Amino acid sequence: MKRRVEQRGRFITLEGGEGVGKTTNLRLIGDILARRGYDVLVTREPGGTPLAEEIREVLLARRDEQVTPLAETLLVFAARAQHVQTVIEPALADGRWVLCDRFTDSTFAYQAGGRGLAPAIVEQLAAWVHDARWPDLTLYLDAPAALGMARIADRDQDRFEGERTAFFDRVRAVYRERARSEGRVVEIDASRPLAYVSEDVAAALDLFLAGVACSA
Ligand code: Z5A
Repeated sequence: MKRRVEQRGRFITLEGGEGVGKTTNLRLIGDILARRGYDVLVTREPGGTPLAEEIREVLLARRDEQVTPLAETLLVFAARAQHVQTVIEPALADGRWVLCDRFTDSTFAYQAGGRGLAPAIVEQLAAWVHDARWPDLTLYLDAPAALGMARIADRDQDRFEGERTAFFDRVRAVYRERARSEGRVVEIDASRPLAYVSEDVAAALDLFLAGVACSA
């Protein structure tokens, strides 16, 4: 049985472009927290519930029809509404720590930055769908798009991965801007070998845990 270290659960997200190492480092964080006795739930967006996983498939499928930025954004938030209300909030209320691969920072980066949707629309939808629920800590893994794409070159490309370099440059610019302006976001240089990146991820987590311990 898991030891409950602290009553209130925490919400931690990993963000960044394709192939930067989000999934890999999320596993590392999960292991560290589990070793320290926290009850951890690992999940992802889009996805995390059966319905949201179906929406993910719709979003990622390559298709001839042009998907409008607004339609894409509404699909992302439909999946998020289901995920937040049926998985994330109940887990946090139960004192669990939720580790999520991507969240609304991705929507600012991809739909507002990449697709050119007005950021105000993302803000409105975020307020509507998850209100004041924002991650307690976000680790943003930063690397040039070409590097991340090279790391996942052996996988089939989804609809996003088929985009041009300029799209990913805009995505990265928004992420970097948010890393500067949002206090909860820690930027980590993910262009280095995995051991260095994971060391920084673990250090950022340590710092966060120290803050949690002080506030307890
Ligand atoms: N999307 C959106 O548009 N709007 C939204 O609001 C949300 C999402 C939430 C699917 O996300 C798509 O959804 C995404 C944006 C859109 N667009 N795309 N594509 P996803 O998270 O499932 O897709 P992804 O970013 O492509 O995930 P990924 O390919 O699995 O990347 P990753 O998780 O960051 O990387 P990884 O799997 O941990 O690592 C990839 C490989 O690199 C693996 O072999 C590792 O061993 C290796 N690796 C990792 N780090 C290193 C280092 N430092 N050096 C060397 N090799 C490494």
